Amino acid sequence: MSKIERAEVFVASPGRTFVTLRITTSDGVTGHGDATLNGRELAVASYLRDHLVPLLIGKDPARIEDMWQYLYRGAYWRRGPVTMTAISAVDTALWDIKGKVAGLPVYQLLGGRSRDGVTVYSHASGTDVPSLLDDVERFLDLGYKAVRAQAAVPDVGGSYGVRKGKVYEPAATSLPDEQPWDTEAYLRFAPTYLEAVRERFGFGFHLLHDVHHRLTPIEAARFGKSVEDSALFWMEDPTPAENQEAFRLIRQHTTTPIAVGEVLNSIWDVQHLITEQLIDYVRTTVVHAGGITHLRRIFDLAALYQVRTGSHGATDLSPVSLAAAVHVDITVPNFGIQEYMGHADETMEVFRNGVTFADGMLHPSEEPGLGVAYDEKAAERFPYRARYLPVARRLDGSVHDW
Ligand code: GCO
Ligand code: MG
Repeated sequence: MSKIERAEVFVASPGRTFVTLRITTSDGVTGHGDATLNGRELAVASYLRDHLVPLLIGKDPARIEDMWQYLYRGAYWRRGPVTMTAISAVDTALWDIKGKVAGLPVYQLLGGRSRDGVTVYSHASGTDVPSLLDDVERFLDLGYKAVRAQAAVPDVGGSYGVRKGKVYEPAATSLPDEQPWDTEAYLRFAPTYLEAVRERFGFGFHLLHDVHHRLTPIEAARFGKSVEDSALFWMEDPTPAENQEAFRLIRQHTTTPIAVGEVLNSIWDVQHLITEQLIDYVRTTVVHAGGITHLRRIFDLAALYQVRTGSHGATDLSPVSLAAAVHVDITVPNFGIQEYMGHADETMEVFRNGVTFADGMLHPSEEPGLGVAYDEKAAERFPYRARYLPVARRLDGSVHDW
């Protein structure tokens, strides 16, 4: 029997910080898993190095489900982003190994293709409406069939999702950047730029918008109602999801579809949202929701309630996560859309990409496993740098959801 011989944790900052797990078997087969939790990276690295790696050595790498149960139930302490990200990394690496041993790309092990490619959306943004419109045009010209639109709220309104450099990167400072937020200014402004996008480019593509947890349920209801004529594909994270029942109130007022899930980690965190049909898209990911094994369980539950998938795919999810997402997306019957922002050039010096982009879609690698390689020598050129996500404050100085 093949055994897990080694498990190494790499922490490097090529463009931004990534934590990567590599598992090596006694037959010399390697598998990679992403363990990146933006702004809290070292906690997951320690969870893996200090608590999980010793449990992996000598175990059978083929028993993926059993390993998941062992790490989840065996911890006694359940759920939470640090635990679930660490379990995800192990699970993803074991699927990578299983694919390599079988000589098949992971999507074949998951049941094969349900579609020709994985439709993705990218991020258009602007410091004002004209620059946002130029950016939307750029993505449509690149062949995207779905675009997310975000613009800076004028004056001191603050904003989420406005790109400064080539790649959008909110975790950019060594201590959290404190940013202003004015809900009323946002509620007045955001519907106008979404309307401007539709006026200029029409309705022949999907238009998305991320509220980023910033509204109360009744404010979100008002927002959803006010953008109905712009026919959004979804409004994302309209209100924080700790209280799943809050979404019922939004639902009572608007038909704008709702997407939730990037900060949620388990099937139990989305159970009520799904079974009560309070959302339309579940955005949980391979890296933060327990790996391929658990994500499929979430997506299968969602399928029973006509909730479709829309996995998170920001730059802080490594190319290993993106590749794993695409292997899952191409197989599940209830796929909706996949987020795709692309990574910085430095990131791609360390990870060999596992996916290809063509005609607004991503395609998985046909190589055995996930099709991503990690170059640890290249990673040494990018030592770890602490970076934090910003914190939002209302105009009276009180902390708001960022
Ligand atoms: C998205 C997200 C991200 C997050 C980031 C936090 O929809 O892509 O909201 O931009 O803010 O992943 O680490
Ligand atoms: Mg989001």
